[in-house]
Amino acid sequence: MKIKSYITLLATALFSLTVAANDEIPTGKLIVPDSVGWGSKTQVEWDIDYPDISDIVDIDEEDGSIEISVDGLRMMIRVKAAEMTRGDIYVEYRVGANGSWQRIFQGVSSDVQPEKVLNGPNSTGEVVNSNTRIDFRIKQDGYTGSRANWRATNLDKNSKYLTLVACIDGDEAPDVTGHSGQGDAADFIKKFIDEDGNVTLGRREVIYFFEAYGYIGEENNSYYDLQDAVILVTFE
Ligand SMILES: [Ca+2]
Repeated sequence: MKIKSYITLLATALFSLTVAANDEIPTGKLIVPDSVGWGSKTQVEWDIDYPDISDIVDIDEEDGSIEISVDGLRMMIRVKAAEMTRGDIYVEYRVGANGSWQRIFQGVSSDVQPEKVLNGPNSTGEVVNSNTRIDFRIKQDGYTGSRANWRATNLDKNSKYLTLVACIDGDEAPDVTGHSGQGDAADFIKKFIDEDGNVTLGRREVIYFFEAYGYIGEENNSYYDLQDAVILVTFE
């Protein structure tokens, strides 16, 4: 009897338990019967919504910058591709609108370690809090002059160097066909694009496709392939 009473009490306590609706934690219900008969099996149901990317960050539609919406998010940055016909690609990011830029990658395609987290102590990412802006920028040193200028999320919205696309799960993917035999990166990127041409990511991820050489207005040129640097940002 004691055990039965305990089970009934527990079941009642958990019935329609609703988790507090903070943005950064799962919300929903754990549904159990009012009472459980002695010797019968308990039917427990879950109806839990895990917050996705739009609940925890805002991504600027024009420049791709990120504004963190909740406290205590762990941000992990990976470079998934860096593909230029010549020269190194540089990848940097910063935390805060006036933060200092941190270089997390300099090299060519063969230097990419796609699974390695590149930011934070011991490559474990870092914690970011609400009302914090995150920016990314890339450049290449294989060409001189303005072709080698930074392509960045903190540029003026009319800048011809704003040559990037930020996508979340389900977005229509940009055309990332590689230029001049840069097929490896394109193949790698294909992992993030489904057969309908939509981006496939985790629900708390953002992927950036950067073009390092072309300008805005040159999107129809073959070199404008948006795969010169591909950056994946994961939040936990
Ligand atoms: Ca290119």
